[in-house]
Amino acid sequence: MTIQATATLISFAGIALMVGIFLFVLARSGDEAAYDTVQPRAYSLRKQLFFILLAGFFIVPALTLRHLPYSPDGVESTVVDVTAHQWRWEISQTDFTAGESVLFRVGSADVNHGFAIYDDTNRVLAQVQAMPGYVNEIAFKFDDPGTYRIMCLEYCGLVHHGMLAALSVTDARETL
Ligand SMILES: [Cu+2]
Repeated sequence: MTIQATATLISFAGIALMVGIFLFVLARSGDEAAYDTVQPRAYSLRKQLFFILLAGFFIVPALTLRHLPYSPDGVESTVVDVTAHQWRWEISQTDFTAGESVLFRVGSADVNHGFAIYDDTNRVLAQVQAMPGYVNEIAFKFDDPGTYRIMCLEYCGLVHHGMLAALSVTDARETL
């Protein structure tokens, strides 16, 4: 499962939990209870929740953020330098094998561009900003052989639409 799919799943689980709590409170809203007995319990729960959230805000980022950018499967990546120009791509390597993990190091020689990888049905698979003066990294694993298209995803002037390139991914077995 991809990181995006996992994040989506966790988000939906969180939303479902919130909806569940809301419906539970709604269903119980008609029940009356003495305020004096409910208040201390609610306040103690609130205090516990505060510390759980506080711990979560430090622990989760500490464990996850230092791995960015995520390298798929933790495999050593092929490093590819990408420089965007008005209006073309300069890419240090365009031929890969299926299953290869690639770390694109993306910069720009002039203005802001968007480096976006598309599959053959023109679906965006990954994208990162190409900015002058910065090198932005994006890790991508080419699972399937085929031709992947590179298109500029940020309007950068007159021939923005002409900023096209292709990456060729061959089956690992063919190259043996
Ligand atoms: Cu552009």
